[in-house]
Amino acid sequence: MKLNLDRLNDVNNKSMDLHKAELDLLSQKLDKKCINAEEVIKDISTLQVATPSWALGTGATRFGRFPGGGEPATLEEKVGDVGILKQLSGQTSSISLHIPWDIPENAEDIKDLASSYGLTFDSMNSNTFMDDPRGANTPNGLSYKYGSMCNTIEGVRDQAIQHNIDVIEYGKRLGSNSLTVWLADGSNYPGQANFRRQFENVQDCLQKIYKEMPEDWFMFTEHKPFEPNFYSTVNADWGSNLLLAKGTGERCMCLVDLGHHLPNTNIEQVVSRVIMEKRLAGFHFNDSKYSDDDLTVGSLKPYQLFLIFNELVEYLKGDEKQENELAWMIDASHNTKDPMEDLLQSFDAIALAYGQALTIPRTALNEAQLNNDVAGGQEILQDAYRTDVRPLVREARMRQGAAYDPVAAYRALQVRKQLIDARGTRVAVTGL
Ligand code: AFD
Ligand code: MN
Ligand code: MN
Repeated sequence: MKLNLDRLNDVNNKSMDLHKAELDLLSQKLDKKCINAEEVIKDISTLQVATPSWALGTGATRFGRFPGGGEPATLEEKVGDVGILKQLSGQTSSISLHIPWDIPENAEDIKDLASSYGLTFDSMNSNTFMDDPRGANTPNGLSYKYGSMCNTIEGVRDQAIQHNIDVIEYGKRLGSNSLTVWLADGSNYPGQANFRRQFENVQDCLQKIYKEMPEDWFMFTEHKPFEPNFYSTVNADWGSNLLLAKGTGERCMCLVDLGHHLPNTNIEQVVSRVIMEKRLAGFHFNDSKYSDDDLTVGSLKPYQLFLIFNELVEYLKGDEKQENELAWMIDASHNTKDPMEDLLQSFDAIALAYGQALTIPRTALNEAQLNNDVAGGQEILQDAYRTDVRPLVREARMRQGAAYDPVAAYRALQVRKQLIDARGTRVAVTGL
C-alpha cells in the first residue's frame, strides 16, 4: 500500500506558516552560536534508521500478546509497511530481517518489491536462541536448549554455524552486507557450565562463520547481560563483546543495543570506548527503565540518548574513521501501542537527539574541558539539549516529501484503518 502524497501535503500545509516562523527563529538563535541550521538539516536527513521486520507487529511478553488489526502476515506486507514508514518519516530506507522468522523464499522478487518502495536490506539477523520453529533441528536431538555456539555438543555448534552461513547466503541475495549475531548462550545456575569453555566455543564458531563471509561483509556481535539465561551470559557486556570481535577478525564489530546494559551503566562511555578501538558496529535503539524493556526510543531517557549522540557526533565529525559505516537500527517491541506509531515516534526521537548533538559548539566544549570549567561544560551540553530542534527535524522530513508530524499524519490519513480494510483483523506476525 502506498500513501496518497497529495493528502499528505494537505496535512502538512496546515502547519506551514507556523513552521516557517519557528524555523526562522531557530536558525537565528543557532547562528549566534555559529551553528549553521542548513548544515544540521542536511546531516539529519542523511541519518537513515533501519526498521526490523520483527517490530511491525504487536510484541508479546511471556504473559501474552494483545494484537491489533491489519498487521503484516507476510514478508511482502512487512516490506509494504516499511514503505509507509518511509513515506511518512523519510527517516527509514531499509529493513532488517530475522531468519527463520522472515525467510525470503524468492529473494529477487522481494528485492524488487523493496526497491519499488525505495528500500534496501540492512543487517541480517540469525536466530539460534530458539529451536527452528519449522522443526528442522529437534528430530536430530540437536537442540539449543543448553546454548548454541557455546554448547558442549559439537553437532549443535556445527548446526549453529551452518545456520549463520545460511543467513549470510540469504543476505547476499538481498544485497545486505552484514550479519548480526545475538546469542542467548550462557547458563542458568552456578555449576552448570564452564565460563571459559563456553567463551572459547563461541569464539571458535564465530571464527568459522567469519571465514564464510564475503570480503565486503561485516559481522556484528551484540552483547546482553542476562535473559534468557539468568546466571551468566557468554557475551554479557561490552568487554566480552570486544574480546570476541577482536578474536574473530578485523571486520567483526560490536553492536550496542541500548537496552542491553545493567541499570545505570554509562552507555555513552561504552560507546566512546568502542569507538576508540574502532569496533563500533552501530546501534539497536530502544529505551528501558530496567533492562531490555524494548520501549520506544527516547521515551524514558532522552538525555542519555543525547549524550550518546554527543559521542557519535564527535566521531562522525572527526578525522579517524572506522572501516564500516555505522549501522542504525531500532530494536523494540510494542505491546500496547500501534507498532507503526511507535516506530514513527522512535525515528523522530533519534533524529531529535542527533539534531541536538549537532548543535553542540564543539570547540567551546573542548575548551571548557581543557580548562576544567566543570559548570561551563555542563552549560554547553544542557543548552544544546534544551534547544527545541524540532523545526530542523521537521524541515529535514518535509524536504524528503515526508510528514511535518508523522504520527499526526498517520492518524489523519487513517493508515491503520486502511491496513485493516486490506488485511482484516487476523494476526499472523512472526517474532517474539
Ligand atoms: C534480543 C536482542 C536481539 C535479538 C532480538 C530478538 O535484542 O537483537 O535479535 O532480541 O527479538 O533481545
Ligand atoms: Mn537488539
Ligand atoms: Mn534486546
